Amino acid sequence: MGPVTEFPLFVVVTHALNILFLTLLIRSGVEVLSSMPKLYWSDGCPPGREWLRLSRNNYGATDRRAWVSLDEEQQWHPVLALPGRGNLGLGRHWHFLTVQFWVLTGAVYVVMVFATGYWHNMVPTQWGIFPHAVRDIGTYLHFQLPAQLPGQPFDAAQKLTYFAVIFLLAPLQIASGAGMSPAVLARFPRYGRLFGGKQGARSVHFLGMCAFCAFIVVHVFMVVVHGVPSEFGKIFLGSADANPVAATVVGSLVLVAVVLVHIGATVFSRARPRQTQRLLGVVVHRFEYLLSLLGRPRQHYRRSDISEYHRVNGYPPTDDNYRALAADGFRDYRLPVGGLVTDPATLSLPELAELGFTHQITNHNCIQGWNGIAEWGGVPLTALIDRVRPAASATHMVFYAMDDKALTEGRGRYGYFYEAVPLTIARAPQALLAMEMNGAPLPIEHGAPLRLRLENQLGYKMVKWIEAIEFVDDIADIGMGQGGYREDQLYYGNTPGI
Ligand SMILES: Nc1nc2c(c(=O)[nH]1)N[C@H]1C(S)=C(S)[C@@H](COP(=O)(O)O)O[C@H]1N2
Ligand SMILES: [Mo]
Repeated sequence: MGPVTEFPLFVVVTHALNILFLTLLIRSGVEVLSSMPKLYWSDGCPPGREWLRLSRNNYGATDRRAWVSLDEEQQWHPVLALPGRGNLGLGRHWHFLTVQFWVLTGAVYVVMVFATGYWHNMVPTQWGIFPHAVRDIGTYLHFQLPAQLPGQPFDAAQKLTYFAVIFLLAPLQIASGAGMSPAVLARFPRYGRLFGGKQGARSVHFLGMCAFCAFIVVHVFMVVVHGVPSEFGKIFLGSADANPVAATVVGSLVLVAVVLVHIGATVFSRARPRQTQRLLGVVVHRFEYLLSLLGRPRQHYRRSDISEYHRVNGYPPTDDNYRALAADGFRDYRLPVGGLVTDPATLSLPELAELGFTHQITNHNCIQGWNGIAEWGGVPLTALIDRVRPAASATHMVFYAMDDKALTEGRGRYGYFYEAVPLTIARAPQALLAMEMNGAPLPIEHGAPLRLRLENQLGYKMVKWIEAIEFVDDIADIGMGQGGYREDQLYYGNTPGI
């Protein structure tokens, strides 16, 4: 039997799509990484114990100047990162848009591979392929091309590599990606342990991306070595016997199209961030909301799991009112709860506590990538909701905070922090108004006197220094209408389940 030189149409199409999706995933993933380019193997992320740090800035647990995790964000170049220069919110939008199409493409590919019998070319069935592949690599290193396996389109080294990339590396990326989702971790805390916790999953996900990059470099190099016209003929036209000029032209056009999509995505995202957030949000929001609904929290960590170190994000309020409140232990603090409710109330901390007081040891996931496990004590949100009895028309709870970002964060941002939470998520288990952290009154930097805990969401939804709560039927006219301060100012999604 002569060498096989034909590729079926489904391979041609899924391969071309994969070039686009994988490169988009890598660039948007790099953007996400840039928001905290430090990798750890253990939950809690104690400063200084990262195994990899891709930035010069190196805050310590005992730094004399206060710092928050937003200060750790890096600005990476748009060629490297999509969309580049500290655009975590939109980087995530691209990542979670693309991943859905990438997984779909992969699913179609796998179904077709097994339905058509093509799997014989991809799945090794004999141990002998390992020494064979090693010999093939030796042949390559002597600048010669090894023979294809009889009746198959690949040599042994290629077959093993493609198998590993498609059937091991890709699933590992999906599994480790899910291992970082607050909704997945909330619903299946033990799943996270497969990777050694959130930080293990994050590190594995990063190393998986490195493996993909290494594969792409070698793969492209090999295409050049084997000869571009014949390789392009196979993979873009389905046959090595295709006209070499046509093959080169078609292949190049596909690659140019991929580059143009990247440039378009980058330029559009940078020029029209709000529109990008809205457009991609149509798909991404549904995905994140669904994850949030499915990820019903049931976390019960042990005391011994509590992180020795817990990062802070967001500088506390600086105004005199807050200082005066803090000065006498928040005795004069009152929480107004109103809007579309039957029984509006203004409650002191002891009155709140009377609604019921519970403790939970849970995992906090910041959008930037760090996490920390702590014990929170406070009032279940459902108890407060039942106390004020929302009108049937109420859809969201808006949590207003006391920190004015113009004073505490700068960088051209302004306005008081707030976040809107759909009632469906506010009613989820373990949603809590916390007054205590690790057995002590809530520290100022962690949100004293009252902060929100939504254990299947990312950290930015968990408003600290709560000033008031309002029930509303529409979030369009609150802030800039995106569902929260971070959504408004940094283009984050508004129900972050991943
Ligand atoms: N009022 C207010 N709440 C806030 C923030 C903020 O800046 N202001 N930052 C959020 C973010 S991004 C995170 S990750 C968590 C951090 O909680 P921690 O500081 O207790 O770790 O608080 C959230 N709540
Ligand atoms: Mo965060």
